[in-house]
Amino acid sequence: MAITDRAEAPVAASTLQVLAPDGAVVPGARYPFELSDADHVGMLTAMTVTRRLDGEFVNLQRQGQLALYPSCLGQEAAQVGITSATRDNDWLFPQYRELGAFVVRGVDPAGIGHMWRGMAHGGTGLIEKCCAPITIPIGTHAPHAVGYALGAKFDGVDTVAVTFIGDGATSEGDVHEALNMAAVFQVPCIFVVQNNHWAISVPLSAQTRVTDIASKAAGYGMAGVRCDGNDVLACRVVMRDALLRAREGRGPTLIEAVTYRMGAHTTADDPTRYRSEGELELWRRRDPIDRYRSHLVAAGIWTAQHEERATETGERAAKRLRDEVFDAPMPDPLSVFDHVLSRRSGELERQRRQLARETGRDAT
Ligand SMILES: Cc1ncc(C[n+]2csc(CCOP(=O)(O)OP(=O)(O)O)c2C)c(N)n1
Ligand SMILES: [Mg+2]
Repeated sequence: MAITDRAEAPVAASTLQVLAPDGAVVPGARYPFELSDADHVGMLTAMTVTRRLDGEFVNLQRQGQLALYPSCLGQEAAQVGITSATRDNDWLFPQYRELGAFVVRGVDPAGIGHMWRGMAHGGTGLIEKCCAPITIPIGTHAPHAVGYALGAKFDGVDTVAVTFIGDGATSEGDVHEALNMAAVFQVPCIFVVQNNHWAISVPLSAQTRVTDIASKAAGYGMAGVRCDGNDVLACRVVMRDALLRAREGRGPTLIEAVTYRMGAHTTADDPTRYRSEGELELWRRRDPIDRYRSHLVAAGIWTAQHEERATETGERAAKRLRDEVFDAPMPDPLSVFDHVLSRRSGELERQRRQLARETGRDAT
């Protein structure tokens, strides 16, 4: 059978945009007029703090204080726009790159730092903010989100599950099963695909035959929408629609936020080996923070004082992370077994005793 050329692949769905890269409102855009000035200031502050903290995480890893860190540089609009539309009791099921979502929820950066240092499994301070632990295995958290949403539907609880997945994650069986189950049972679950164009060194064009991920929603019988992921207002608008649909019992939504990972995949990666400087430069000119700031300054909403305050808040968050993580004592290795199951199985007990023996500890 002949394989069709990529150019013949289904046409991309239109991409919803509110702000052009220069910050001007796109003619005919669905502007979110319901947002107050304080809402706007809060969102740009969260994006600014995210960027500052993200840089601190990278620095700490470079100084040998963290095992690994996946930067969200360039994806702040998608994460802040989506999360700021949620209620505090809507549950987030992140992949591993969603620092912006945690900043919006007010998660203590120290808890996230402890996790990337290898001190705390899954991080601390997340559950309290209705955030599930991050997941390194790609896509395995999508069925968790659907399970939560199904439970909420059975119990009649007014809450929505939001799962963040990457473009690469859409190739996983777990994500397929989650999408299908969510549609079949019409659960209040929103799948947010941050299409940052890369799955480590594999480009989007080598991951899927379609040019837009949102069109996959039709195959599951659910709503699909594509938005400019570097446009925080576009992300906010599509998320508002999706949340309303979920709360009204009209089922799940697949949102594709088209963005770009400007940093390395993780601190263990060197992107210069597989992507061009020209591509990066193109996306630098679409920087989500510059775009939103230009818009808010022109609208008279964001002043030099706001910029100063946001910078200070970012510095404080970075200092808190640094103070709590730098040279922090490592926990007892035996604690690795403490939270695997509610009661330790025989096999876990055997492994625990073995580790105790090998490290000269008391297993009791
Ligand atoms: C099940 C599984 N397979 C492979 C990997 C290795 N891996 C780590 S990140 C990654 C790429 C994921 O890309 P994407 O979903 O687009 O997310 P992004 O890193 O771009 O945010 C892969 C394949 C993994 N962690 N888990
Ligand atoms: Mg990706």
